[in-house]
Amino acid sequence: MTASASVTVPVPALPSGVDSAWLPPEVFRPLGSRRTLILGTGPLVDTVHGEVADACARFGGDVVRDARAQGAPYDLVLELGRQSEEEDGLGDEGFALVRAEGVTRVTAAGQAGLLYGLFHLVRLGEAAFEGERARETHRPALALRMLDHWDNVAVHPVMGQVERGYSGGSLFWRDGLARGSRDELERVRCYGRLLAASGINAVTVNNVNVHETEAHLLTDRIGEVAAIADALRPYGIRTHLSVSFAAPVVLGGLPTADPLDAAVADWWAETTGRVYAAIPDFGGYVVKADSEGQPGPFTYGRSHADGANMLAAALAPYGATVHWRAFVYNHRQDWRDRSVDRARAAYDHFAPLDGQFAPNAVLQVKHGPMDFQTREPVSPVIGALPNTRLAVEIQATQEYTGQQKHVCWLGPMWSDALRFRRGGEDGPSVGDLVRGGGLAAVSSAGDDPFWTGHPLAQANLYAVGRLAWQPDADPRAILHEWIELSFAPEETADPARLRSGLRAVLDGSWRTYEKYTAPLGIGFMVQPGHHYGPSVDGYEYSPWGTYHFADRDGVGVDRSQATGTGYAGQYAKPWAETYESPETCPDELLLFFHHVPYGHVLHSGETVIQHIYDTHFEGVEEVEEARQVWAGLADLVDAARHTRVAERYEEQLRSAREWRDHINTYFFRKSGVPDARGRRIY
Ligand code: GCV
Repeated sequence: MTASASVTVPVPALPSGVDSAWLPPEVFRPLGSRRTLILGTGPLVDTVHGEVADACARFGGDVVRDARAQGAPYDLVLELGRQSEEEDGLGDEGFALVRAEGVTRVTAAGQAGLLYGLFHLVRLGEAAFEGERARETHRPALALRMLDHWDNVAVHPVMGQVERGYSGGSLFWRDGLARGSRDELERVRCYGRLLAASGINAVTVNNVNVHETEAHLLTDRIGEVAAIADALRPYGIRTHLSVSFAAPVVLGGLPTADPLDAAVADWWAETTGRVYAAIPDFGGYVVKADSEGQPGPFTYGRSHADGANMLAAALAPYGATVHWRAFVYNHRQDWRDRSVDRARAAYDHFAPLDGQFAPNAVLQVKHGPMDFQTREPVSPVIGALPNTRLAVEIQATQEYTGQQKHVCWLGPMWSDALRFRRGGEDGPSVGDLVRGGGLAAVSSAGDDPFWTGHPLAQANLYAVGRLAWQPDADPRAILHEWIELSFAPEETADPARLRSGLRAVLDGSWRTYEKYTAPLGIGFMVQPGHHYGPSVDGYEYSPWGTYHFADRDGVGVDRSQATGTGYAGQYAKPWAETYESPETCPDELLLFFHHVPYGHVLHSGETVIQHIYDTHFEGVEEVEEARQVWAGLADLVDAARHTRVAERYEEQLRSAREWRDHINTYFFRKSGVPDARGRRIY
């Protein structure tokens, strides 16, 4: 390998025993066995150079980084610099790709674009170097593509190091301190590399529930955040921080955090200035306010627009944004009070504020109105605030979808949400509506050797970046990419069997999970607190607003306008009408929108009660089959990965049976209706 004298950012070394996820060395073979010319300068070009040089060192290729060498015969040219007027539209992160006369050429106007172009070539593999390829351009649909870590600095007595984390400890924090050893920071760099290869460009490094220790990251502990930012920066990832709305009181010693108080605004402006002195490319703040006990503007009789705008003003001089979460509801409601409906809360709070938010305030809305359930309608907030920048929030960490013990490929669920068109066929999709604010996902990664606890859960993490890049992408294509990148099937003895086996266990796994858990969109029915495993009435008489109202005659929440909470009316036509009646409501959301008798006949032709029984038996059978398929891949998957997944299947099967028996028994006892197929119910 020949390298020029330019700076090279070395590829981070995977700490020993850590899984390579979707970047095993083999996937760089096509790139690493060629002659490459890199043109351009800058820190991310140095990263690109490091990647190509590393691949060449492994696979015998050759990389040159010198404009004088331009005439030589190269297989690949990676060039920073605008090639045509047309490329103006590609922004900093877009790139163009063409192949002619035996040369593959990637050009980008911005350094990040060159990096994304490089990872695009990795995805293409050999195909990037075959035949001719007409010029194509790529750019991300969403400018902000963020992973939110619900990581605590100090281990929280109830929530642990990572709230809703199922992948070991935090990648960033350990026992009250930022991880600072060389190996630990190298792992953070590896994480940044994986994320960049999936399209992510922003990371929030701490939990939205900002406890006392974590509040200090904003001020006296900003140096620790800066060290993480340094590790992520070479892969084009900007660092964001969750902050406490009460920071002026807690950290600044002020008597108030009132957003309209001049001293409070000054405190935020000065504090933000110090943040930028430490991290010049700092991304901005994320705020959970007046939600589940977090402080917020309601304490001072102010609106959420007042609160968000004050922080937006502090960030504006730096061109940064505040991401203000719309997850605001009454978590202390009286379960007897049928006039309160948690699903309505975000719309009721925020729709009236449309047009009042500053241009650099982004309202971050969970994709469903409740809380990342296996099945929810799309939040009616998205589309209801045409004059507000919106981001959509999804949950890669599988809090309610099997906690990374169960296989649950969420690409199809997220894709359905992103493609949902609130105003019907002709209206914009969710993906269109969040162009101004982006996509944020709660991260599922931790210091587990497989990053995500369950090795197959890596597919969800990968899909976050790819869907944020292109919200209308086909999730099947994303899964295909992930399989090719992570398992390099062509390098195994039986690529076709490996591919079809992986697809068999992943493709339908979300629907399988849905089958054996809470039925027909009703949600929850989980064990309170940790949210793993079934407890049908676990939240039924609680203050959390998550009820199913099952009695001897029927089940479900009446959210119609005619007789229920009126939630269906928060949608525009046609959905307000579709959801209003049990006759038109899609089966999978029936119990979310309606309370119906057990004998109600679904569009599928089955009664509700028989559907519950059938799906719960089927779901368990599907897990049994998937476990067998996985067992049959032992010769094609590396032993550590195979063993980890096999172990998790044992637990998934145990848990699926438990779900089946709880749910079927509960509804059999409530309804007294026997299973038409005479299967065993307890
Ligand atoms: C970080 C749910 C989770 C909480 C989480 C909250 C949120 O309620 O159970 O752990 O808190 O959502 O999104 O803020």
